[in-house]
Amino acid sequence: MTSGTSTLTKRVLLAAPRGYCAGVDRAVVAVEKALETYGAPVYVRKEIVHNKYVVETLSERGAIFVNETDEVPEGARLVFSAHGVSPAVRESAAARSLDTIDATCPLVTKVHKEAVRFAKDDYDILLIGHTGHEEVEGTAGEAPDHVQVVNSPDEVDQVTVRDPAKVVWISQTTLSVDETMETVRRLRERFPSLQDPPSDDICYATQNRQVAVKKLAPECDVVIVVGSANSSNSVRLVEVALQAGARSAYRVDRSSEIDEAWLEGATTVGVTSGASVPEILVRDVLALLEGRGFDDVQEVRTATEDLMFSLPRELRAGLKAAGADDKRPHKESRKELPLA
Ligand code: 10D
Ligand code: SF4
Repeated sequence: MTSGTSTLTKRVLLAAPRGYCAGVDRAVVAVEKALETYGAPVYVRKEIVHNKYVVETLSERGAIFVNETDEVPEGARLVFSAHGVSPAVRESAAARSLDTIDATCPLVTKVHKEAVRFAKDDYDILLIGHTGHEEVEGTAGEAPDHVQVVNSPDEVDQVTVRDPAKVVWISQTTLSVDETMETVRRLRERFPSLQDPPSDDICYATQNRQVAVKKLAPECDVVIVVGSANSSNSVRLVEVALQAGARSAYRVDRSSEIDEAWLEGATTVGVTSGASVPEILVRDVLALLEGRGFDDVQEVRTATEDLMFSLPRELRAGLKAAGADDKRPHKESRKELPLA
């Protein structure tokens, strides 16, 4: 093959890491194990993770997704989603004597603890994140009198604090690293004593998926990000791909949402998926691409992940009492691999 023809070869660059993170895996398995052990229905406050397919699949198996605790019958079993809840939500669940299982990702809980600690020390806490997102509501709810949400770099000028010498920033776990750093840079211009959080709040999974898509984006005519519209980390991957040089980038829930026009004239297509996305949906996209001649799939790996969180404490106790197993193989050995 000459170099002239090889540049016309249609190929897929498949990002790795992609898909399920440790917090999502734990939360989804928690609902599955609760259904298996206690039987349906199991109530879940909000979407367990922001993925349509996951929510539909669990609904079919007997999970009932509600918006608030007052929709759950007194004394019933309720799972809190991976995005976390405020103390007020915990209190309202306790007031209804709900049997709760807390599937909040431990890395979200870590940010909650930071908010509590800095509020106790009477800091003004600038929470970089998106107003209305469940994680932001939960974190801000830990210290509503001390937290103000900063949505973007452009909002920095509107921030007012009581004492510029006592200000700290923390963040939502699923933001764009680059945009967040720009927000911090502008905040620090205004408040030079601004304190950093004790460790990164944007989690390892969010960071790893952004690094991987950044690596493949400059070579791509189009990047397809598998993920749902309300998935912050998935939507960020589209933005990051474009900023890193992809000619175009789109988010789809599944292959049927791919517009054939996106592929016209394309020779290199990047594929990745958000942290809440089961691998089966990526396989579905790869199958469609293969049908359009994109049958050369090359993995672009920038990190390996082996983190796994133990199941929520209340569930482990329940499984033990029921004589059921709380063990599960690592997600990598459970997921169907995209390539033969
Ligand atoms: O919208 P998002 O990116 O925060 O959530 P998603 O459920 O898509 O991914 C998992 C991230 C969680 C639970 C927040 F840490
Ligand atoms: Fe936890 Fe990060 Fe996954 Fe969110 S994206 S559930 S913080 S590991």
